[in-house]
Amino acid sequence: MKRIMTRKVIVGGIAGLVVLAGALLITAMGTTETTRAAEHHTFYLETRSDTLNIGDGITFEGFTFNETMPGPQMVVNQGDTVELIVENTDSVAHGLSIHAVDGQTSNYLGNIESGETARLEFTADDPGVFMYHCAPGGHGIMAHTMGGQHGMFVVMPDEPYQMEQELGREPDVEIFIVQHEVYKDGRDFFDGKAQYVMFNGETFRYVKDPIQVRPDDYIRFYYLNNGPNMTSTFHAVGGIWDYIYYGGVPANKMEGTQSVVSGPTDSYVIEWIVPDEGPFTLVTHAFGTQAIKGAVGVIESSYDAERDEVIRSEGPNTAPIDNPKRHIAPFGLGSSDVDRPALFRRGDDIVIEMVGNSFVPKRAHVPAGATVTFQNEDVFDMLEGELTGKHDAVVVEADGNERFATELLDHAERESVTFTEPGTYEYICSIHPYMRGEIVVYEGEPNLNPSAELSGMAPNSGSIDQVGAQLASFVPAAPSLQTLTEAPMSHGEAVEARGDMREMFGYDRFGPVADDMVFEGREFCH
Ligand SMILES: [Cu+2]
Repeated sequence: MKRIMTRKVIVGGIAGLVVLAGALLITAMGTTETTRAAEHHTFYLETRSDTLNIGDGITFEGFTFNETMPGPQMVVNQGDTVELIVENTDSVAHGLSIHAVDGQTSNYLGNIESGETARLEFTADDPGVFMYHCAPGGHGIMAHTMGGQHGMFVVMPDEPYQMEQELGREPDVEIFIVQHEVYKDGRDFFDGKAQYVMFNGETFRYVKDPIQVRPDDYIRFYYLNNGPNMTSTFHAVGGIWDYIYYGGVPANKMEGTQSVVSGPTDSYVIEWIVPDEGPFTLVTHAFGTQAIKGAVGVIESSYDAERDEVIRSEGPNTAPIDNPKRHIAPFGLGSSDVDRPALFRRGDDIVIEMVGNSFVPKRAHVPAGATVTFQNEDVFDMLEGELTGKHDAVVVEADGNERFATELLDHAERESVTFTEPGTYEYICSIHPYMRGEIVVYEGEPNLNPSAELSGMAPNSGSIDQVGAQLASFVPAAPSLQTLTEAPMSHGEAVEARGDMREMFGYDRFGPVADDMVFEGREFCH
């Protein structure tokens, strides 16, 4: 359906300095007034690296918009004007693709370099429930979306949805739900093996905190599957959806189905009258690959329920807990119970893949004298910088005497490094410095099974520092850790040619962010 309206995508482009003060965000909810005057909305999005809680004492290290995954929920009315200001305070390029615009938004919001701000203004002509996600360009679009940068943008239609017309009133409860997946590394991302699947940023979020409604309430869901990989079938146990609108477009109406099928970025508006008391369990009916991994919620229906009128889709935005029992870091080193050390013995064929902006296996224990082959499985090797899937492997911290830096590898290229000096070697990709791996070179027989030792760590002791200390503790004759800058480099020329990435980006780029880094405008989006 194409509305015949004057379409206006007003130019944006890079605006180095944006005056933040005085900006307004008006979060407009649905309205039945079709004569409503168009409003103007300004939304600020800050692209960041963050660590988030994703439920059950587990943290996730990745990229965000405004410190949450999903990012801020934005709601406007059809015909409103929207100004999006995207500030990149991170050290790598980001960007924004917003599906609510029938125009090439990447001309304005794609590939925003570190420290830059970009802007887009458009008229929200097309109603519906839309995805937005990071879009630095090329390979980086996929990697950053998997890394947590996605959210929901809703354009409420001029023409009220059917149930609203029939009842002559707005919904009692509006529930905005983003289903999305979390991956522990790029190999699982490629293969579609999600570690967790969730609604609105936390596993079983609405099982722990059920959504309160009353029998006969008029509920409207805004349901969006941000994937990035899986096809969901959203269903309420005990319910049949009354009216369903594919994409949230009023003209795309269906009736009376048990579920809605949503591939990545597919969405629906669903209208439903709560038929009874009792819990109604919200699930994606892909039980084994999705629901059982966290994509379950509960609608608690009772006559005296105290209900919130709106359930929002942003992630919880709580301060990351200090001692998570598990740490998921798709690009970096997660806790060793998920990024489990791979033990190689003399004679093994040792291959470390570069895939989905991660090294797999991220932790490898190899005998002294072993040859390790780095092999780039990322296919999108065009473009450069954050936009490319080219990778190298460059040692950045070591307690042994080996130094290495591979050439920059295109897809399906490989390079081997022989390790003769025992020790622990941390390495990164100099193009994507948040990619991190670790190789432990042992002499003789390994003196313990690292897998058993490390994954057997006590609950709540899984911080990265502690894991690192554990690893270091069984490396034979480990001297104190020494950074590469303090040691002679045997393969350093390649690194130097690309600039000193270690200095530019540092090790702890994903660590907690200081208060003064908090973006002034972000509360406008909450
Ligand atoms: Cu990004």
